Amino acid sequence: MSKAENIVILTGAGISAESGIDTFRDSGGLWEQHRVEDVATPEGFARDPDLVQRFYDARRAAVQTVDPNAAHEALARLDREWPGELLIVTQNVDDLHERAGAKRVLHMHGELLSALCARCEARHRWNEKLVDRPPCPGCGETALRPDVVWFGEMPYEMDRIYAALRDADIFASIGTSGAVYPAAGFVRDARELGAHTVELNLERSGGSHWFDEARQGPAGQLVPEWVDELLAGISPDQA
Ligand code: BV8
Repeated sequence: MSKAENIVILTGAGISAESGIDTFRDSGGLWEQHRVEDVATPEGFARDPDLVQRFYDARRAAVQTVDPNAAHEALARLDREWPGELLIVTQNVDDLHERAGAKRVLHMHGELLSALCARCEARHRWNEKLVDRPPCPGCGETALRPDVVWFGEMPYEMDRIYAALRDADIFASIGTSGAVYPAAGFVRDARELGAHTVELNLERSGGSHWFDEARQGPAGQLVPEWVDELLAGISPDQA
């Protein structure tokens, strides 16, 4: 490796599955218990705000009772030790990457532990319920909603993501079904821009055929192995 290469990693619900957080589309997953359009769209929120607030209140409470797993810890180690650029773009709204110690994390679909004020657009760290309509710490209005990106809403920091994909030498996709855009299209962008692409997932996803390399298995096993390979490939002068 002549220069320290740049890595972009996309993660999805599958990386948190072994921590005990439900995925969306596996059997028994979140979307089986709720219709997406009822709990993850602005229209659903307008129709029944209490249902949506309770859906996210339950997930915000649950995420505070689970721990990062070996996959999160391996990515945090890569973040610490990789000499080149590195960005973890996560579709997940949990904070397990950060709690494992990763620093370069971008939540493109928002975060459970943040509240967004629909009135003044301020975002506040939040670990309590929202269903009781607490006032916004900024403007005092009872207009706080979950700070997550619903279907039809613009994901956060798309410019920063596309800039990172332009510079990427390696693009990895971990624990995602490739069902939702624009995240599901990143592998094609990375490929066209010359990156080596790898998928680490429990089973082949809808987009596996776009990857140079697709490995199947639990993230808790595949991710530490992959990180060990990457870090073993660093020549001493780059460490
Ligand atoms: C947007 C946050 C404009 C909230 C989420 C028609 C064609 C193309 C696109 C569209 C279309 N119609 C509408 C659209 C756009 C739409 C979309 O893509 N719809 C889909 C349904 C077709 N997208 C949007 O609206 C987005 N906004 O497009 O804005 C725009 C356009 C261009 C550029 C910029 C802006 C906003 C979408 C965001 C929705 N919010 N979540 C919350 O979390 O509640 S979506 C949610 O589901 C996740 O965030 C994630 O993004 C998505 C997919 O979930 P996954 O993470 O992949 O989880 P899933 O359960 O599906 O899969 C788990 C995987 O893990 C499986 O493969 C499984 O095998 C694997 N696994 C399980 N266990 C393990 C494992 N792997 C490893 N180890 C294990 N142990």
